[in-house]
Amino acid sequence: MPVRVADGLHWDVLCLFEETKQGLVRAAGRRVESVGVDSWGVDYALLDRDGVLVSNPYHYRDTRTAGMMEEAGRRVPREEIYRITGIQFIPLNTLYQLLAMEGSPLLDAADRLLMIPDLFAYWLCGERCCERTAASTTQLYAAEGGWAWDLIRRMRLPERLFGEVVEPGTALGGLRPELREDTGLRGAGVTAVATHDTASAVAAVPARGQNFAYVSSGTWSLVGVETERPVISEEGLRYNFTNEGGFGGKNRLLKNVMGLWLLQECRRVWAREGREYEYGELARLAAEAPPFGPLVDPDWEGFLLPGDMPGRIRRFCERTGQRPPEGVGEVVRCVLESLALKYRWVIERAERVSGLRAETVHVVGGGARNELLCRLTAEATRRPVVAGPDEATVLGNVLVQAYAAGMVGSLEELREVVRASIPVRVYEPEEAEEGWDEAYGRLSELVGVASGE
Ligand code: LFR
Repeated sequence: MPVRVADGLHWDVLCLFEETKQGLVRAAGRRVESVGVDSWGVDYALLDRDGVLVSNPYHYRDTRTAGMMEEAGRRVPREEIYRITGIQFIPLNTLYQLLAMEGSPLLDAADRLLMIPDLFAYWLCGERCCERTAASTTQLYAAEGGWAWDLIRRMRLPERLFGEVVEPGTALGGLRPELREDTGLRGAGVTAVATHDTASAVAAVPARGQNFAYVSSGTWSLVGVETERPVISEEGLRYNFTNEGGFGGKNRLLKNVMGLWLLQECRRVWAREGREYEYGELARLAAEAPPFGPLVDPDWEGFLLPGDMPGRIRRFCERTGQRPPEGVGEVVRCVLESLALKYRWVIERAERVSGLRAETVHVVGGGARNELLCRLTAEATRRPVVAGPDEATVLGNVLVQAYAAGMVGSLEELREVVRASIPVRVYEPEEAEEGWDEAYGRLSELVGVASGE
């Protein structure tokens, strides 16, 4: 849970680390050879030269990055930032968070930047390094590999912060002695996995070949395709596609779609009003609500920060001349249909930008359990949806450790193991196309207003 204090929104990393430790304690008694940490991207910790945490890491939804994308653009033109890094422009990137810290004494005290999973690995085993897939989310890592030194200098960021980068599948070292004691795991080593959670999740997509799209569905929906190398083009920049590092040398060409965050925030607001809803109940209410009602662009920037989401959805609809959804069922239906249609919007453009054809859509992560969303995704994208595994991130994490131990030899073999281990559910599009095409036209118009299409 993020914690808001006077200077902004933070992560309680000590509490998260303690919980991680408790997780390890539960594994005591089994033969654990390796531990791997993954987490969300873009957020980072600053350490001083003795390895001491300088301050509590900020949460990427903190508002201090307001105006920082524009500031970065004044230092290095957008096109050039994109050409160097291939990374999408969203205010949460590490680059903008660091620019927001310019002049802070914390930055003066800092000697090294570690991404959140790197911090945990450091606390577990004492090694300070940055794993490549997490580093790629900073927008300071070059698409062709290595820190983007020239960009870092021109952004006037301290070069000393950026240390050694390691590949996913690198053995880092044994658990620190007191952790061995505390957890009872005496023989375990720490392995750098594909530490960006989305990289782990995409590694565990049970697909064959190249002709698929994925939706890594949780708080965010990360929607895209897998390519052999970064695809950096004018079109990619116009649609603001990102190129993040993947396991097995692959590139993740994707877009962040706001995802189930919209519902999480609605639920939070409704609970505050004394109306608690389980996800199952929300799905039932949404299924009963009439289809093809009002739509939102889930990626409207007004939805990014925590707040009164039902109110914002209402206002979005009013501003775009639509009758706002009434009641919980209609709101949820509006969110789910909008997400499914936005997935189609992103997948069609990912196909254009990459030249690949996505014959199936793999939905992995917690959202794979949301049957209504999976069904709507099949209808909206007019493609079969293969849902599962819901714990793709965990599987990708563990299987990269198995790769490091020599138990699986490649990404293909890793996916073979997932396919053989986890049942999936397939949703075929069944409903008539017209309704969906009409709704897609409306969604595209709403998005077009924002993207200048
Ligand atoms: C998903 C994720 C996304 C990243 C966002 C913020 O959990 O890691 O890939 O863009 O969180 O870090």
